[in-house]
Amino acid sequence: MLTADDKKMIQQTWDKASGHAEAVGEEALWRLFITYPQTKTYFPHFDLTRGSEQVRSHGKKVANALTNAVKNLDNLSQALSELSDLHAYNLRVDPVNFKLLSQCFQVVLAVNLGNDYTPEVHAAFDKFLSAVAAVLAEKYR
Ligand code: ZNH
Repeated sequence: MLTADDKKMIQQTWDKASGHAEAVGEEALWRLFITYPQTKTYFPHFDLTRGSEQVRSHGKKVANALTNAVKNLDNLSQALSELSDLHAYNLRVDPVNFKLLSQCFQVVLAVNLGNDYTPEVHAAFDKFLSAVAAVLAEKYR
């Protein structure tokens, strides 16, 4: 479902952003916790103040996972298999939250890319983040 054009836009866009993986991930999480405060309940063991070491480190992990996904657009299920197990069996994050985080990543990209964040890039990223979320949720039962 990702077209060749989608893939190119996703790779080009994420190339620009992933040079600042930690900042991008941290900003997305900061937005997540403020915009959708219910998501904070998954992180009772974290210091959730802006820029905390834990949020930065977690933001970096999430962004690096997206970098790995971007490198494996043709076999996301395989590339994200371990993360899929982790979210389904251990973390048990309600899958609605994946959409909320995706939303926050979109805003971070929009704010940071300005005019480069065209509707086409937005659409391609929407498909990509939905595909990632679908993989992370595929083992829930
Ligand atoms: Zn998650 C973890 C990714 C979403 C919650 N994650 C995690 C990690 C990663 C991720 C990489 C790490 C792992 C290890 O360490 O090994 N996520 C991810 C992605 C996504 C996500 C890519 C999408 C896009 N998550 C999510 C959400 C939520 C979550 C939405 C909620 C809200 N995670 C989580 C938790 C954890 C994780 C809780 C754990 C943390 C700690 O450290 O403790």
